[in-house]
Amino acid sequence: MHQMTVRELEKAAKDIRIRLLTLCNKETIHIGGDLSSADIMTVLWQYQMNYDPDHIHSEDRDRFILSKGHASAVTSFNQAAIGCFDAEDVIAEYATDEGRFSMHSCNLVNPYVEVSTGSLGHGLPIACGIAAGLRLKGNYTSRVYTVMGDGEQSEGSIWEAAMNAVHYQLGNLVALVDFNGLESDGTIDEITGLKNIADKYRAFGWNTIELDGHHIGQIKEAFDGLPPADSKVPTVFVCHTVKGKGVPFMENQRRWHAGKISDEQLKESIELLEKEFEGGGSHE
Ligand SMILES: Cc1ncc(C[n+]2csc(CCOP(=O)(O)OP(=O)(O)O)c2C)c(N)n1
Repeated sequence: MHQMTVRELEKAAKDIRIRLLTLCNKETIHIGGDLSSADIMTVLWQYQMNYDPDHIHSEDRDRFILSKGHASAVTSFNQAAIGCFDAEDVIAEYATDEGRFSMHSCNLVNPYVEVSTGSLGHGLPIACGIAAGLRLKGNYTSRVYTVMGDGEQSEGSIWEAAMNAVHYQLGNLVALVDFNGLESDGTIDEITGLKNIADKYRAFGWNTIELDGHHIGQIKEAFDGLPPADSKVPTVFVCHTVKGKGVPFMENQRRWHAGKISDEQLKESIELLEKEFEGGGSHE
């Protein structure tokens, strides 16, 4: 856990968005879902997680599994922010043959990626397995965090894992759902009619917290209020978010699930983000 104020975290999240847009000016990235999860990912990586870039195999580290594996860029920039590598390297190497960074995180080339993901529906089951494994090894202090999409909730494997996490009393497991209401092919309601995700996790027996996934103060508070890692009930944060958050022409637009932006769009978006941050009331 790192001591950071809400205002510092708001600045960190703004900086992550600017990095994302800078990369998006060079390469196609999954910008919509990167931006919707930028606030929760920033608080998770830059405030909450016990993860030392100099000891990435330490047994007592917290583990992170990116279940919505296409949000690799927002993960990489947060890892850069805590010192895993340089943010400039992410931009220079992204999608190159020898690069460590691409549209999906790959642990064959990037050791800071706990598990390679990209095929949706696998992160939560893997996180469950790791959480159970930690318990079997007598580790009752580390937590396992995973970030999922709402579209991803239509994978059956998610619900097998949701059931097992409760059965195996994995209180060391913390899942976050980026509930932005959009997938790549339409709205969640058009595609699966999933409706109330929080009710579903509650019905499976999870400690279920609903929050505004762009309210840094609320996110921080939710992490502060987590039950101890040695407790018996898994926690899910159902985070209400906006796809493309922070860039008005992208917000709630399916077209911006993935894409690339022009120099002009980059310049305007950065100016807007800076202005918004300067004028923004704190979310303490
Ligand atoms: C098993 C599987 N099916 C389909 C895809 C293609 N795909 C990539 S992203 C995506 C949409 C996911 O939507 P959501 O989980 O809501 O992500 P977000 O909107 O937060 O980016 C799809 C269908 C995939 N990666 N894996």
